[in-house]
Order: sequence, then structure tokens, then C-alpha cells
Amino acid sequence: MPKISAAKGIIINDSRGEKTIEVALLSGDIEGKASIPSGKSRGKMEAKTVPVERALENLDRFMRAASGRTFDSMREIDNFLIELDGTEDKRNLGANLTLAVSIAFSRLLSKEKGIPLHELLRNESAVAAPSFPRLFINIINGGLHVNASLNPLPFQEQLIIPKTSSPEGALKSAFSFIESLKGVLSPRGEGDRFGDEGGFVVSGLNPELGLELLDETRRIHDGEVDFGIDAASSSLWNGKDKVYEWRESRWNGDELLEVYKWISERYNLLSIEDPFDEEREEEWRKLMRWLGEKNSGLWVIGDDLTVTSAKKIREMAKVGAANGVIIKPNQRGTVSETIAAADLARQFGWKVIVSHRSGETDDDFIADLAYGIGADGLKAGSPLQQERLVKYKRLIQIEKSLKNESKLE
Ligand code: 2PG
Ligand code: MG
Repeated sequence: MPKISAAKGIIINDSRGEKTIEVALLSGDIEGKASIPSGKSRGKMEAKTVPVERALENLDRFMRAASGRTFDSMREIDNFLIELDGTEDKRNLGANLTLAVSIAFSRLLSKEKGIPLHELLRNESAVAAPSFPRLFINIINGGLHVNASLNPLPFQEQLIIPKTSSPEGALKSAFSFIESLKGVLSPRGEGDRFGDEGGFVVSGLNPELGLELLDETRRIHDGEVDFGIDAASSSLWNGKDKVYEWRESRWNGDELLEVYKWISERYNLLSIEDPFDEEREEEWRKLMRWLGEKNSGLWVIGDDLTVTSAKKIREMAKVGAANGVIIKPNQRGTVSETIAAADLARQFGWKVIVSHRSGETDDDFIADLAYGIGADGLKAGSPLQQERLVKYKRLIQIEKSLKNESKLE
């Protein structure tokens, strides 16, 4: 079982050009690598990162502490990292460092065991069988993910979710949808500016506008897609005046609730992520009560609300604030804790969507994670950006390898 013989950390740039770390661990001549994304619209309770230079010093610290030890499982290495850090939010070692070590180690372990990474991750989870997630593809960017000078729309993400569960089919459908959307945007003089996640920028204040344009496209698009949004409302919330605001527009909680009711019915939305601020639980519950009355199948997804924390997920499930969750490994800082959070959400009957961050690298770990733990969705941005495309391509690679295996049987 792996004994880490050497570690190397370097500083690289993410898709926004910001500094992040890449870590390579060696066990003999086997190598496991990982690089770490970072978020912009972060939840207050997310695990903390440390500056890249300090993260690399902490890698040396980890290596000194781990010297001579073998680790037989993800739990062992992750518990070792958690103890060495000694805080609830990884503020000593930094969640960027702990996650880089944890993911790099998972790759080492899967190679030593001679099994694909997704199988290793599946064995760590309570899920009975892996399955392909639906692709949640953010193609109109807004909110904090767009330069403010472009007057972006208030909601951070307007997503298409192809109906097929085949990643290859879903990606094809997404590319053809994007082509059609260009045709809808170009007469408006739009379609040539992009946000952080590679989606188009549309200017305006009307929170419905992005969906209206997607709907126009859906009518000419050959293929079936659902829609979703990530309102990322914590970044719209003005705690002083107790309103949600975006430039000159303002909504109180009830007004925003009316917007959600309207758009979810009009566009037959599949999901709404972070509809309200992470501390405005009562507003979340009102939306959930409305779903109950309507018998609506809408997914109400916590992100900043739940920050991939088993503790937060339990609290929010108990009060009925959501029925689904975003799972982001760097919100917690180790692979085991990430999988435990997803397992717990499942126990409450929640939907699970594995997600990238807005500043990404070419690491495709989340694709193996989403498939391995049988997530309902994988949210990884627009395929027009390489750092996002690699995640979708990795799923397709898994899909192809399974087809080949079944041919051999
Ligand atoms: C989100 C994410 C990813 P960020 O809010 O879901 O799309 O954004 O990484 O900036 O938190
Ligand atoms: Mg979000």
C-alpha cells in the first residue's frame, strides 16, 4: 500500500489567471497528481484556503509528518490530514493543500490497486452502483462571474441540462444548443463576450431575460433540454437594508420568491440553486412549502447554504430548507469528507450535484467523483472553455471504457 516517497508542489494559474497549486505525490515510480480550483461566490462556512506559497510550505510539513508511514485507504490519509491541521475549517494547512494531497493520493491508490479512480471513489461511498450524472451546463453567465462593466444579469448561472443520461449525447446536444444560441444572441449585438465559466454574457437587469433567450433557442434546437439557474443569492443580499439587489434593481425575499414561482412554471425549470441568502433559512422554507403545495418536482439546491458540510446538510434537511445539494470538494478539503457529505444528503432523499468552481484547472477529478458516487448531476461550466471541457470529456472516456468492457464480455 502506498508509502509516499516524495512530493512536489508547484504554483500554476487557474482559468482566471489566478495562482493556485498543483501537487504530485510519488510512491516508488507511481505518481498521483492534483490541482486545485477556487471559487468567487463563496459560502461563509467553506473550508479556508491559504496563500499558495504557504500551501507549498505546508506540503513540506505534511511530508515530514508522514515520513515512513503507509496509508491504506482514503480515510486514513484524510484523517491524518485533518488531525495535522487541527481546525474545523482547515485554516492551518489550508483546504487547498489538504485537498491537493487527498486527491493526488486517491490517484496513487487507484493506480496501486489497479482500478479506475471512479471505482475507488465508489468503494469509499455508500452508493450501491455508479451512474452517469446529467450535465448541468452554464451557458449564460451573470452575477459576480462577469466583469461588472458589462452590466451582467443578476443570476450567476443560466444552465441547460440535456435530457439524455449519456455524457457523449449530452455534450453533443450542448454544442449544438450553443450554436443555435449564438444565432439568437447575434442580432442583439451579443454572443462575443464571455464570463468566468465560459458562458455568454447578456447585459440587462431583468432576472428572466437569460431564460427567455434560452427558451427561444430551445424552440429551434433539435434535442431535449431542461433549464436550471444558480441565483447565487448570497452575493445579491444586502444585509444592511435586508433586500436582494443588483445595480438599481431590488427585491425583498417575498418578491424574489414570486420571481422563482413564475420562472419555474413558465420555463418548467428543473432546478434552482441558492435561491436565497445562506442565512435566510425561512425564505428557503417558504419556497419548499410552495413546492409541496404544488406537488412540483423542482430541485431546490443548496450551495453556499450547505458548503459540502455533513453538519450543515443535516441541519438544513431537518428544517426542510432544500431538497438537493451542490458537492464541491474544495468547500471541505478532503475526498472522504466530500463523499460523506454526499452520502448523508442521499440519506435524506436529496439530489446530489457535483460541481466545479468558477476558477478552474485542467484537473478532471470531479468527473470520476460524479460517476463513482452516482451523482444526479455534474455542473462544470461551458464546454467552450478547456478547463470545463476536460471534465465532460473524462465522463465520455469512462462511458467509452465501459462500452468496450461490455464488448469484451
Ligand atoms: C457556484 C460556483 C461554481 P464559485 O456558485 O456554484 O459555478 O461558483 O466557484 O464562484 O463559488
Ligand atoms: Mg452556486
